[in-house]
Amino acid sequence: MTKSEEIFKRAKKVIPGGVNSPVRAFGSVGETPRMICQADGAYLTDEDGFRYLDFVCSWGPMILGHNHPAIYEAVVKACEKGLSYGAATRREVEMAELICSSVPNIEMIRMVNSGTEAVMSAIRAARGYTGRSKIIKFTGCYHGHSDALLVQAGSGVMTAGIPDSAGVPEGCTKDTLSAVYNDLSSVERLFEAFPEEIAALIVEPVGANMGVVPPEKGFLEGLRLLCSKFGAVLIFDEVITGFRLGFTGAQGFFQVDADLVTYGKIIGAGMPVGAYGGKREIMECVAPLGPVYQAGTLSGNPVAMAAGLAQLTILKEHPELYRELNEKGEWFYGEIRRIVERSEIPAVVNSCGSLGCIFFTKEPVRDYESAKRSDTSRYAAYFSHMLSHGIYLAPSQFEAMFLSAVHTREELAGVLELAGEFFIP
Ligand code: HOZ
Repeated sequence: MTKSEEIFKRAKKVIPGGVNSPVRAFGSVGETPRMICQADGAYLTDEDGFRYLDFVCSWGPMILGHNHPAIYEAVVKACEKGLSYGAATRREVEMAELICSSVPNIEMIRMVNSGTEAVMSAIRAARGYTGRSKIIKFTGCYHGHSDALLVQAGSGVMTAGIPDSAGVPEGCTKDTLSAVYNDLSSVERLFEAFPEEIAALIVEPVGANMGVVPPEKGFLEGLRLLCSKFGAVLIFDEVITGFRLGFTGAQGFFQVDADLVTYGKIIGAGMPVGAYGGKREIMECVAPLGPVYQAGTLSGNPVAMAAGLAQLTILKEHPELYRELNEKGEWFYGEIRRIVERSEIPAVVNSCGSLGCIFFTKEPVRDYESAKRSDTSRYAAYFSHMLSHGIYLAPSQFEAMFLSAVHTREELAGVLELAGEFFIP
């Protein structure tokens, strides 16, 4: 028995499913989770001493690689001054100033502790601002695990085949309307059915929790027009795309303006952070300025802010990092596409910048229904092949693959070779 197996056995006795977040149980890929004890650069090391080239990157935030020296130093220095104050600090102001001065449409921002919290709070702000109750989300998009959003969500619920979570009373989801990703007419129908009741529409500008599903031309622009026409708040959930597609996230990448934006762990360089921000008139509804209540002792935590500020400062000062990362993504996923095209295994490769995903189906994947057609047992076989050669992919078909600035072309060429062995044996 490996140490990972031994620890997982103990874990299952005291933690539901042995894990603190379902996808990492490796259930859908039929493997035992590797117990990670260290991470450096582009690599993870497990308790048995095996090293893996990491394509999860803590689900995105490690865009500069693990244990980046400047971030490490910022965190250590912050720790020396205490771990949590539950009080206002200069650093959280610097963080807000940095984001508000560089990202379009973010005039005010509030720090929270996770993407889930950011989205839940943004929706509350949108409802408070509009005085309306209904929201539109897309099937297969995941916006964290708050009650109102666990409706045909992506990510772990999709992996586990739980379209609607138990424990969520009907009352909590009765105002959540679902539309089809990349299908503007499905959104239009909802707006026409409830022209004055929809407070907000929330979307992952690149679907990245049903595998990767980029927006088709005109989709995000169409959502913008519909929200403006019907007076609804357009929320971009940029927990994955924010500061990844570019410093200005999906708003900048696709040149579409949102009213509110939500962020996750990337703004804490991997520490537990989230944030929501946007138009001043909406954010001014938030307490203590306005009547929409939202609070948190750990919000703007000094250590998390130090880590996040260090990472965002580097990203802002080095725009070439994004150019290189996106070019690397285009090349890498393009090469996988070429391998797949020569293979007899039915598969398609979706990608956007440094995000990518292989679906094991012949048909194009453009929404939740087409994503679900992927042969997940094939994905599991591919995952195991890669893992056995030291490549750590997302342990689920319905997640994204993340590249970082420190994945080298040589390392990626090695991954292409391994993919070739699987697809063209
Ligand atoms: N559902 C998360 C990714 N979209 C996985 C979180 C985790 O297991 O850490």
